[in-house]
Amino acid sequence: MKLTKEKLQDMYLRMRKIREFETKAMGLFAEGKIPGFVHLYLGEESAATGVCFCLRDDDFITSTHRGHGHIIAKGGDLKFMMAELFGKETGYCKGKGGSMHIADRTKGILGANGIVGAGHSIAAGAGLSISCRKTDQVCVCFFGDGSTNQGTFHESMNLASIWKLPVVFVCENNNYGISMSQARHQAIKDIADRAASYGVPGIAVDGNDVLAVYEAASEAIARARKGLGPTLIECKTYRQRGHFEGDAGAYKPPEEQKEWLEKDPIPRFVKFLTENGFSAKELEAIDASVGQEIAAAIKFAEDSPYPAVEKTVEDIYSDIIEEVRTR
Ligand SMILES: Cc1ncc(C[n+]2csc(CCOP(=O)(O)OP(=O)(O)O)c2C)c(N)n1
Ligand SMILES: [Mg+2]
Repeated sequence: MKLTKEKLQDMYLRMRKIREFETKAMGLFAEGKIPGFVHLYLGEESAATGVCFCLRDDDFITSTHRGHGHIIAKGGDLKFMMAELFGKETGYCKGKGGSMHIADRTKGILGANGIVGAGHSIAAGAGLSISCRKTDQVCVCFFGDGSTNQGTFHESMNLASIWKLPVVFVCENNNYGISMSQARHQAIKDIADRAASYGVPGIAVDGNDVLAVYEAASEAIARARKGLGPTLIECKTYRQRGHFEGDAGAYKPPEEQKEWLEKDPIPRFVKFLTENGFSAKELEAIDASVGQEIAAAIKFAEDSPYPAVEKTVEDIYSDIIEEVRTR
């Protein structure tokens, strides 16, 4: 599938933004500036980018505890994200949610989620809503290998299949659920095989190759838009950090880490771009613009105030409950 130079440039920009945001978040966490848990997406940038590249603003995504990459790839605002990580009032959740609760309805981002497996059911719900409203929107559900052992995965796949819901299930198989390797948590190798139980297409792709992910996602998303139902895409990838910042990841064998570092999605894509008409200077200019954008986001977060103590109990009901309560 041939992409124009502008498209390739945009793809690289999104991957770089994720890499830089996460690298800076790692340092800021170590400095003690980010409270709570932070699960970084370093090493998995091509999965979110390749998939979200096929989506429109009015399409939906559901995300996970490791959600920064999905949110950035879908167009989330870096300033509001960084402020939320810092726990500041200007953040996406007014500083009260943190890394695992970022959502942006204007961009169809239905939310990161600290509950493993919750996104599957939310995505099926979004798919049902699209189907009832008869639009050609799509919902992409991002989730990890570990979550495919949750009942919600199977229930949602079944429902999406039987009702032909426009949901694309994207499993980011990074080989671990916390410290538990895939070989220890399930008896299969390809999670894509599970699609067969629900009569839907299942495809395993090299998740560290953004173009391979893009190709698989374009097909699955086009299929969902046409009303032909869900697809399960398994992106084989690897998280370069521990499960969360603070976890040294001692359970990951050194040879395995080395092997996957050699498959780092960013240098691989840089190699492709330089072999396909991009100069080092062009790529450096993109890197510099990303650096500036992230620096501005950090400054915005640092300069913003913490929420006032008396605001602690505001915004804790959903709009609907609040509406019913005040009726
Ligand atoms: C319902 C539920 N069970 C357990 C946990 C604890 N937990 C947090 S992340 C995680 C592992 C998730 O692994 P995976 O789905 O592969 O995602 P990854 O962290 O690899 O991206 C677990 C068990 C949780 N947050 N929610
Ligand atoms: Mg995992």
